[in-house]
Amino acid sequence: MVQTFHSNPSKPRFVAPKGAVDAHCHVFGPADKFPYAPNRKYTPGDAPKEKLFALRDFLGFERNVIVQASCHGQDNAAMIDALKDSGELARGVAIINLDISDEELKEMHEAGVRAVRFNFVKRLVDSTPKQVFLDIAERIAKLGWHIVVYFEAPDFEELIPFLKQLPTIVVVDHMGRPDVSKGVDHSDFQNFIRFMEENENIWTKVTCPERLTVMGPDYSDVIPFGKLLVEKFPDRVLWGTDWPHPNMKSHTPDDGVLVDVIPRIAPTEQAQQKLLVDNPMRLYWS
Ligand code: 0GY
Repeated sequence: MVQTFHSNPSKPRFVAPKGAVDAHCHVFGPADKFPYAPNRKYTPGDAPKEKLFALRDFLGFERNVIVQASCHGQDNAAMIDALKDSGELARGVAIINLDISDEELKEMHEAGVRAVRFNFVKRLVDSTPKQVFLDIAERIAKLGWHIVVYFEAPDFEELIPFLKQLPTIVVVDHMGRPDVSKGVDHSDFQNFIRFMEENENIWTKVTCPERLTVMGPDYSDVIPFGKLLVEKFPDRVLWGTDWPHPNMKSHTPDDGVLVDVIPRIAPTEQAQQKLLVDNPMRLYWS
């Protein structure tokens, strides 16, 4: 139950454009009000909505996309409570199963949910049959929602046929979690690039230098990955803090430093505007 987020992050030097969206962050608990899932693989420290919204303001952002994390399982209550309290300044990505009713889906939509998340990271979740995900995909597609997928690079190849069957926009978390020590020219990352080139419904989040780095919090080894994706797919990239950084062991990321990564991967004002405003607004608020 350790707090994984920085208590006193630095003020970023980078000034985000007006209306900037943190498109990947979570709320955890508080556990006494929103208990964690019985079958969770980790128990985070509480990271409630008030702290998230204060961080948003401190970093110079205006909106959040709150992604349901595995520790809350399919109980989306904490996330939905945050959406309802955000005054339309937050949208949500839910984790659901097939026994959800149409009425519940409608209520989620009204609260601001616009996507579901399919998690394939083995340390975080027990596996779900792909057919279940395909059936969920068919239901949520009717609502105009999209799908967020989380997997690690070694599992990408096996997932490609499944990913190609998904009927909506598909957002890949954290650039597909490449092994950055291999470099951007390695066939692993080039395969991911080719997959995005060949499938125009695939988007990605140029997020999580803190998880991907092997060098440490300067994050130089991760920059070329985000930079290449922003250059090649300026209209299909999103950015987020990943606050409150569950399961981080190497260091406690300073969210101000994470924001200062943005101009290193998106050097022009035009690229920043798309990454932080136009793309997330199109996907979550239109
Ligand atoms: C993230 C990453 C992690 C956790 C989860 O659902 C989750 O529990 O997404 C992780 O441990 O890599 O994006 O928050």
